[in-house]
Amino acid sequence: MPYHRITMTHFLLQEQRRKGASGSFTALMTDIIFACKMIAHEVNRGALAGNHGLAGSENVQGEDQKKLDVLANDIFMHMNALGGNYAGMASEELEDVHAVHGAADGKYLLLFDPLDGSSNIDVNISVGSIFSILRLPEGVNTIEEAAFLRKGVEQVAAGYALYGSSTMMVITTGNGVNGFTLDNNVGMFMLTHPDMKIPEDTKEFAINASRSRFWEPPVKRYVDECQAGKEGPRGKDFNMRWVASMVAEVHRILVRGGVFMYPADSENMKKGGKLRLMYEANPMAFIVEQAGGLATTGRGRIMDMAPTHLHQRVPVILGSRNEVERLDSYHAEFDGK
Ligand code: P6P
Repeated sequence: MPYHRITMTHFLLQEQRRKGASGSFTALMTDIIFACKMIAHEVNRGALAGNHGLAGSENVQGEDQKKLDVLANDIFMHMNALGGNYAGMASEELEDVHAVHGAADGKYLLLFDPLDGSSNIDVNISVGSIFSILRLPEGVNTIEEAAFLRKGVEQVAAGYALYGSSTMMVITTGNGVNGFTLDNNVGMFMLTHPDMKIPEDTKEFAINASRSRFWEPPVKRYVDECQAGKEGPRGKDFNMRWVASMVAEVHRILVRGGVFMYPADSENMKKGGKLRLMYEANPMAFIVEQAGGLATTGRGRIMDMAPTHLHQRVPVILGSRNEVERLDSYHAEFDGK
């Protein structure tokens, strides 16, 4: 390991000194980092530790929970309660928000999807954890859902862990995006991807094409044009990817560009789409925008959305700026705007 690399903790300390912050970012992130290391260990152990398969329970979304969904949620809840920084937490796996007792000085709220893409666990495809950090609103003394319902623009930090061929964490505190790789020899996340930027153009799109019969016309138009290749209106060939793990898709886009779409369609429109606003779309939108990309519903900026309930769903189009702008323009044209 080149010894000029710096650890994630040192990086955060540097960030704090540079911003003259109160020192909370390092404290806030320390427990999240530890939780992600523990989850990485359990994911990597997989079948050896009996971690594959179903837990025999359902989450608030009515989805069958995998054993690792439950384990990752328990790890996130336990580790992040210990530090006393969070007054409350909210998880994809839990119906209600959780007040952290004894966190007298907890000035922050933590929202997370402890294991996103868990349908991939048993087939050994990358999964991840996604988290979003909000300030506890002034004057709020009781931890109820309303305290969490803040716009994405109010996030103080966001990030994800990707349990892939290597374990990585990617974070933003509103000052760009930086990526860290877990060095298992020393058990530390090391800065390996400083100042990540999403290329403005791409030749790669990601969408679950099995849903094409449900798509709205602007989405169908965009995908058809990509598939028409260089003979078509785009004048270039495109490639398609679909991992069914948002963390893996977003990470690929951060590294080499691309556009990710999980639009609302005729089948999921009543639910508002598939992906959840508070702990999937908002944190990923914060990261993507901080890396120079865009994140919209096709009809507005994701981070400007005023949440109405904790587990609400939202259409998601994010990635390379010029592609998201094109999709937004197709939606505006379709809507007659
Ligand atoms: P589908 C995983 O369940 C997830 O929330 C995202 O990580 C992923 O992008 C999407 O849903 C996959 O959805 O419909 O392809 O299974």
